[in-house]
Amino acid sequence: VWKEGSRSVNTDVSSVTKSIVNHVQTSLARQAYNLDNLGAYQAAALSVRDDLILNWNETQMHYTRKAPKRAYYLSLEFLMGRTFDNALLNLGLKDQYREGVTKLGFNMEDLLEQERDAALGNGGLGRLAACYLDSSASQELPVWGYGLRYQYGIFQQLISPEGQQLEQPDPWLAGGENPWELPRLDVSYEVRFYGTAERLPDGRALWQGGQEVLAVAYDVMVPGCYTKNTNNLRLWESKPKRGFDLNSFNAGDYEHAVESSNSAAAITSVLYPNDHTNNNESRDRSQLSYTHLVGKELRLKQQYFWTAASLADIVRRFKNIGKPFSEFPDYVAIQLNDTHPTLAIPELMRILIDEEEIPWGKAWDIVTNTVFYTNHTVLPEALEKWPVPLMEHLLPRHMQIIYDIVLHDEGFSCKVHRQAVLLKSTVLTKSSAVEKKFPGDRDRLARMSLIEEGFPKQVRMAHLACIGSRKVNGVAELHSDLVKTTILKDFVEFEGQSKFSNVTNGITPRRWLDQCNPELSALISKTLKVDKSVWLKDLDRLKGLLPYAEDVEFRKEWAAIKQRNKERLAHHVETTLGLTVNTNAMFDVQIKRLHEYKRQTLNILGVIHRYLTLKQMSAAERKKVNPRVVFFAGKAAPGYYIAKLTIRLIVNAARIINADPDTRDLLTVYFLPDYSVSLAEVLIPSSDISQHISTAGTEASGTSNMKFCLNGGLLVGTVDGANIEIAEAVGENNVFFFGHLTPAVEDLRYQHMYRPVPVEEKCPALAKVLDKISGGMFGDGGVYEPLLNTIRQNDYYLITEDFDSYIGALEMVDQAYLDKEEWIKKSIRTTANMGKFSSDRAILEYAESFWSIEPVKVT
Ligand code: 26Q
Repeated sequence: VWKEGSRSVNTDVSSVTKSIVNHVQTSLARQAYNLDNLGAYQAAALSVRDDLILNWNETQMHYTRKAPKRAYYLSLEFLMGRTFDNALLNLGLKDQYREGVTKLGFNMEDLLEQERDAALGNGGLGRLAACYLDSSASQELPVWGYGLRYQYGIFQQLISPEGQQLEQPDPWLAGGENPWELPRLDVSYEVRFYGTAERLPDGRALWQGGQEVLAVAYDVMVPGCYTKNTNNLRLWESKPKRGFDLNSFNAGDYEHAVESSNSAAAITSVLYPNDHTNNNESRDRSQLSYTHLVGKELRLKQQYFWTAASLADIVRRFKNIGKPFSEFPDYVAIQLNDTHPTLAIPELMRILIDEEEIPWGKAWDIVTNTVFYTNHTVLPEALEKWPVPLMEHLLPRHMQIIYDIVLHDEGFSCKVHRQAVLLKSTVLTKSSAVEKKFPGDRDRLARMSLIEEGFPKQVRMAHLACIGSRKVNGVAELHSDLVKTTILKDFVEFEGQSKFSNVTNGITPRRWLDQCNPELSALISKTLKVDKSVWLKDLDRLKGLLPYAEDVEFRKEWAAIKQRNKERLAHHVETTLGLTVNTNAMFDVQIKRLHEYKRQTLNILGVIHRYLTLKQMSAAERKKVNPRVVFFAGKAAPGYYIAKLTIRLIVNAARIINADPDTRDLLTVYFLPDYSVSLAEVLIPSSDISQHISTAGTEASGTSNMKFCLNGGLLVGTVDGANIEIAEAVGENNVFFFGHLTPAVEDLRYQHMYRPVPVEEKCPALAKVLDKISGGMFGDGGVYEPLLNTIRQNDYYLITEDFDSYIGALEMVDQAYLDKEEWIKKSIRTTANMGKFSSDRAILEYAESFWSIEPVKVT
């Protein structure tokens, strides 16, 4: 049981109530007797915040004193969700607060519901960053996160009566003060954009003029679980350097004065809602908001603003230790969460060369021993590229440095260098190391270049991230192999295997089991006869549940908890949407960003197939069918027309199917609007099965697959991403796999392109479903034609190829569900074998094999 270090301000119930009442009267300046839930939540949050601040302060002082090597996790997204419950659980104060607020006449669950999600992320990548912060603090590792403090997080999703997704802003900070952050108005840096970069004879450059913007720090406290260690997430807010441009103001040009101040504030105003592509504006047929984001310049500004402020902060902290820059990599590791912070590489070069006057070669050594790059996708359309003219305009000095990286090599004198840069030659042609290793292989040189030829030329950020990093990793075994054999193949052949590796993603069991499924957590502690403070930080201990799969009583308890979690979800749907859910049905869940590669379309087509099959059955046959409820949730990028059309099909199919008296006891479908971390916390513990059905080779890892399985839901999926490792861990007999394998995908796509076979021939069952949709079964069929045509024409994501085996897998699910006891055993064995997928394991792999950092315990 966690004892040491548990000293905090509010450890017993009476000091909790005292502290809450005190905050009501002082911080909120309100009376305790007519307080609403919101006020009570705010006061309780401020009370927990007091504890967090003490721990946070002590931790930061301790790290400063000890000066260990630190790691910095640079991510444009941190999808934190709510903090209150998580903080209480990590501090071990949940019971005291529950009792305390009850004494004050409130209900804990109601108070928890008052908090708005911090939704500063799109999906998997942002949530992964949040899980890694939790694990870093829990493992007592000196890790800081760096991100942006967006005024608006991921948009709120509304669904119109026609089934159209509508986007609303998410002003998550509008409710007044955010108790979980500490404004650090004293910590600020100036960040420059535009201007001119003039090369000096000594190899340095003078970057002057342009626009200067202020970055101001806000620190978010990240408590570890059952430890005093409380790490920091530093988020930057942009501000005009002076209130407004005084020169313009004095000259009477008020408009210009205000405009430049507005453009500074705009940098951190909103999270970009695209995941996987920046380039779908041309497909943007929606008339709605977010049109102001179509320009790419603001996104690039966000990236530079954030990397520049973070690096200035990191360098300042390093300088305080008083060591020479040659030792920088012994004190600093910087992890790039995808290519979004790749500018950290030329920016660190700029600081070292122009400001610290370190020669090119030494500076490059420092950078390439400090920076690490995680890739999260191999989808070609998702690889980040920036037009050279835009880079030259916005970041002239960085563009010079990128050219210099291209050109820099043993064979080049400074003079050749400058000349080449003046001529703006881009592709390496002469005497480069690549040329030496592969003489005459011009195709290879072009493929590997940092600059892609074209109109305009573009900087390939993945190539820059790769050559500027110490290590490159993918996020699941299959994905890491694909990185090495596809997008970075040439670099593996050039630099060798050892730079490239894998760290399979993980999830924090604190939020994704203890917090979201407290009853299951309690049953596990009782059964293992160990306190949760032990197994939550040593998740392999779940293996101890295996023998209990054979225990009838245990299975009963296990199943009863799943049932209550279904009822909790049903209650949520009832109160938020006014819909009744059949809790005697199998719960089948697919929740994730809407994307063609994730194939929500396959799922809804499967649902419609099931509906048509049920309609054809006799009443007697129907009696044998197991009832099923299918849940969907997820957001589509505002400009992603096909993804929005998929939502529309799901919503309208649901409307027709749910209203059919012949089938509605056996099949219902729900699209739950406005998917969020908090909604996931209700959905995940309730699932019997969840779907992770991407075309093989397209989903880098997936992390919700891990969350469902940890909560005893079984997985239906393709042989893709982390599904593969989950199956290895829990046993293939406990998952439902279907579909073509990765090596087949390329050939099949080729066939679709050059020897297309009509859907009617390839897959009659699917053709029938498509015909029903076209025929208007779910409203005007014409509306769906663009979506259906993606399948009838190229079928890039191979829905026709996988449909039959998908339906087959769902039939296996029905079969397996008939044997209830055996099903519960599968569920127990699944949870018991999920230890590997703790983000503690993942973060320790980063700490040990990449960063070389060690725990620094705050005592
Ligand atoms: C890039 C350029 C311009 C605008 C936006 C973007 C952008 C933003 C977000 C590109 C990608 C993302 C997010 C990607 C993401 O969430 N990837 C997921 O990462 C998870 C964690 O590793 C994996 O589990 C998922 O498989 C992967 O899809």
